[in-house]
Amino acid sequence: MRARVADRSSLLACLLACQLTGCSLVKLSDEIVQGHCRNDADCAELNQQQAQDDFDPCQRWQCNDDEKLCRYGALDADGDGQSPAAVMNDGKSVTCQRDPLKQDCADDDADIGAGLPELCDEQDNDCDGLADEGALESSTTGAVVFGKPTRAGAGDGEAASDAAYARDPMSGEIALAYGVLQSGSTRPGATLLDPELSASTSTSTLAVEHVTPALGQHVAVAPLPGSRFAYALVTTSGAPRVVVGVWNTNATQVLVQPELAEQGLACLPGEECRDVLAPAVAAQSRDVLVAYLRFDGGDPAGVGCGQLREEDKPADVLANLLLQRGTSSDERLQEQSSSALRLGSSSDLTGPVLLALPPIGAAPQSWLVAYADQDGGVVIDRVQRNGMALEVVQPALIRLTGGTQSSAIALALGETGEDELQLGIVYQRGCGSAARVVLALRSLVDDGGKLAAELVIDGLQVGGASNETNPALGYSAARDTWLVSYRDLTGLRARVVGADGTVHAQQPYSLIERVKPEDGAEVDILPPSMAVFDVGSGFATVAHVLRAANEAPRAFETAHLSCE
Ligand SMILES: [Ca+2]
Ligand SMILES: [Ca+2]
Ligand SMILES: [Ca+2]
Repeated sequence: MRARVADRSSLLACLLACQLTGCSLVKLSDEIVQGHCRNDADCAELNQQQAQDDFDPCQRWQCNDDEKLCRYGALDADGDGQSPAAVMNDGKSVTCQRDPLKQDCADDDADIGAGLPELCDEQDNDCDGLADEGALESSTTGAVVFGKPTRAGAGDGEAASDAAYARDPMSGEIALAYGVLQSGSTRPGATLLDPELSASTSTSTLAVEHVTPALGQHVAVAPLPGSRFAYALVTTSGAPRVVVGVWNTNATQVLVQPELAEQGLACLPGEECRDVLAPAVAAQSRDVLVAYLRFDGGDPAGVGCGQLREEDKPADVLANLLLQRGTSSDERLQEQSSSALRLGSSSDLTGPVLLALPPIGAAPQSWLVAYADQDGGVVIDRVQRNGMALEVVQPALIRLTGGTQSSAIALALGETGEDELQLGIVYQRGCGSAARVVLALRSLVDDGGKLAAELVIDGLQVGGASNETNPALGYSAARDTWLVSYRDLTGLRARVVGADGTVHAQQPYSLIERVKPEDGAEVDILPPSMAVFDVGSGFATVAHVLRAANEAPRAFETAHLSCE
């Protein structure tokens, strides 16, 4: 035994000398020529010996893959040429690499090390704290809704007017609701897209009633329990009104109470509904909330971005509370009050947006209603049911001011803690070429039964180009990141932002190019018609796309951003 230790000791001395002189090595056993190695395990004996002699926790005998020789040098278990920042030795942390640009944040993975190329693998390859920044792969899938190409103006074809999207939390299926332009009339339509948004699907036109074509932004959809969706639309045949029904996806139809179809939702007491537009719908339990605008300043289609603020003719933001009732064969939504609740004035006609909030700590379930106020800022009220009525429990829970017109707001929920929930708010700030897409993040926490909205980040410009409009927002739990998709003059773009507001990568991703590289054909993405969903290890943005000039809008396309 002693002889063997002495043997090893001399070997070690020889090997140390070999490191310096590059001499040849001697045979240690029948299997392994000492110094020759297949992997680091073959150098273990040298490390054991080293530990008895002159031990440095930051140095190691390691197998050099190219030479197949044990080499003594800086700790680098994965052989990528970099050492960890520190190692533990006898319960103490010992610094091995002080230069952060050379620290290996995962010394057991050769694909991870400071400055290594970022790969699309859900890992942080370059050790900057962000996974896959700039490395996600973009691909597009056609999710075409209409079968036959038609030409606008021909008058006998079908096309989609507006669009709304919602995901069924149980099945994962994504509902796409739209208006159908057909022979000069508009009819509501809907279809279900598969959860991964990867395949084309069939269409079904819903039998509610005919409505004449008018504005965009006329449909809204939200999941209800049990393969059902709440469906809201504005009909302008006769007096404009908001009609709400239950879409049973097994029956592919919307059930509306006749009186509700005829009269629409009640507006303010003693007042006509006048021009209602831009409905939003959200549901939780059996409660369904519908918010919309009432505008009497003339033709809303002729009102440009920012004009309402300048001309001081704001629209009313109204909300009605309904209850889902009945059996599966006779489902209906019943109004809970004979009038709407007026939440405020909007300087923007892209409409209010709703978000159903689960209970947070002692704060009961509620909704957030967001809209652009008279000053052009974003206001988010918190409302909840109080008996049969709707009540604003926290007016202006969040207020974002930018000194210019805000519009096209989208809300989404992010990371959920026990008593905490992250809220993402994305919107268009400014108009025309000055329009920028801006992201704000808040942490919603229980504050004695109410909610406090703690600042995470404000006013983050996600794009950096110009003419950025119509943002959509989604959150990936797997990646703990947000995706903001938006339109600009080049097409559909997207930006990944961490939960702490860190922007990933220098440049936005391009999801759909406005000019198709293969044939030079121009496409356009129609507002307001985009949504972002988390799918698999990434995101999918679905958008209503006009494929070519002179063609009726009839295609919904999906762009994926992931590693698959
Ligand atoms: Ca390493
Ligand atoms: Ca990284
Ligand atoms: Ca990576």
